[in-house]
Amino acid sequence: MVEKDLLKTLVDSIQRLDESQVNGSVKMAIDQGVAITRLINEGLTAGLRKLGERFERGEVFLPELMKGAMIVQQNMKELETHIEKDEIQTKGKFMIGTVANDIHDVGKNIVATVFSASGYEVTDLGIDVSTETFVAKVKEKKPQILGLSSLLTTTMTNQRVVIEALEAEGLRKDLKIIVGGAPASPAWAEKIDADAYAEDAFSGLREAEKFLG
Ligand code: B12
Repeated sequence: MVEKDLLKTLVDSIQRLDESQVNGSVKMAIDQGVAITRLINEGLTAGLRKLGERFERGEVFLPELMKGAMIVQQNMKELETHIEKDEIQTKGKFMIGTVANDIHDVGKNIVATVFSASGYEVTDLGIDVSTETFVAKVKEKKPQILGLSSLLTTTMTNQRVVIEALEAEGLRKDLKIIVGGAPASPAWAEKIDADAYAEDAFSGLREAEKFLG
């Protein structure tokens, strides 16, 4: 199957929640040498976003959306073993978490996977991470880069709260902060004094690489 059709089949089978076809399409894409970036962005992520749009229109319901997210997550785990591991020992320390009151983690997990596969030492703090935990963990692990994920307009303000708390503790000097998630934008990053905004995992990686030279 040509690459474009394969990605379309993948997006469609996520809509049907056809787990075995999703798994089969991902395997076929890997075998055919489809770039992992395309498979993640134009396949798995696009499929889940489309399911989300149908959820917004009331065409699918919450349990279906959750099943779709679960199928995508499982396939991300599978993909992890195929992402070319970077030979360099460690490029730096990257920490990531989803901010308080927010439980979305599909995107965050993709970012963590991509950074880990690219040679970063990754600490994933999980979901619904309190500001106090972010501050304590930054103190403890001293990452060079911190990623803050938020998918809700009601929780994106917690990205600002975390940044302010880190500043108040004097922890900003050697730390670059990247914000991401659906409601974030370059303007938002600037407004809350983050160092960068990234629209997906791979642009996050490019931003990190700029910081670390
Ligand atoms: C799947 C999903 C869920 C799943 C989450 C499952 C899980 N384990 O994560 C479930 C069903 C549980 C869920 C729950 C809810 N959801 Co929801 N959800 C979605 C949906 C459809 C897709 C999100 C997703 O996984 N996308 C796929 C991933 C791969 O993309 P991504 O998250 O954007 O991440 C990529 C980039 O953004 C970026 N990125 C993200 N974070 C970071 C961080 C860094 C550092 C970097 C570099 C990059 C980066 O890189 C990622 C990978 O490329 C979105 C719709 C949307 N358009 O986003 C709604 C959406 C986010 N949810 C929404 C809502 C309202 C909710 C609920 C409140 C619903 C409810 N009424 O109960 C709850 C919230 C509960 C809570 N307290 O958090 C709204 C938010 C609206 C708003 N304006 O705030 C959305 C936009 C849907 C909508 N329009 O109604 N949701």
